[in-house]
Amino acid sequence: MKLYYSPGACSLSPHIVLRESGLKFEPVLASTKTHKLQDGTDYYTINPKGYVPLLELDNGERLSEGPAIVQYIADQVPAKKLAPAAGTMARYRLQEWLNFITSELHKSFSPLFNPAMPEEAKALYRTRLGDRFKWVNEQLEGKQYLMGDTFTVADPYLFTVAGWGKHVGVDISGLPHLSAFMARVAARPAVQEAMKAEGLIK
Ligand SMILES: N[C@@H](CCC(=O)N[C@@H](CS)C(=O)NCC(=O)O)C(=O)O
Repeated sequence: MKLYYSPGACSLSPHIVLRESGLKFEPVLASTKTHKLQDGTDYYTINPKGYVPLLELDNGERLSEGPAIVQYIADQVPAKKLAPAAGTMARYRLQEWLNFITSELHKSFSPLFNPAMPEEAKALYRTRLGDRFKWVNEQLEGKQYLMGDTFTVADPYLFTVAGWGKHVGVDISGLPHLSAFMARVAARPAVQEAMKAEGLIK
């Protein structure tokens, strides 16, 4: 498999999941700034949406959309318990988290990275994200991970987007349960490996 990624972007989430899964894959750099691969290939010819992440399967089929990609990976290695079994209530709870992270958190960050977005609008998104993170912090009280004691594919997604806060003025340092979660996820060997591979840490 190939994972198209850009350093520190939302593709860090499936990158971590792939390393947690133990499956073989090749990370392929597709910069979100240039939309070009390192060999000059126009990334739009690979993913017409222009987005990372994109997972290319061994049969050449391509899967986009982070929440779908991470569930696909989890389902290849059920013994790793990266997602509850399909059809169970717990799986819907996982999907509830993935959808919340993608629609309420991830996409509220996007305007903060957009230089064309007026500062007044950015302030509204910062407030909105601050409220959402307060709620997430409450949900994490007494839990190791979003789904309880077990690490699932929702966790690296929250870890990835919450990690953007420090770059765009969304301060989560006063939220104790979320801060403890961030440290817990960061300490996982697969997370360290993925971050090193993307040049985010030494
Ligand atoms: N709906 C997509 C969104 C992915 C997305 O927003 N990717 C960003 C990086 S975090 C990107 O590739 N941006 C480049 C662009 O906008 O062209 C998903 O959930 O996977």
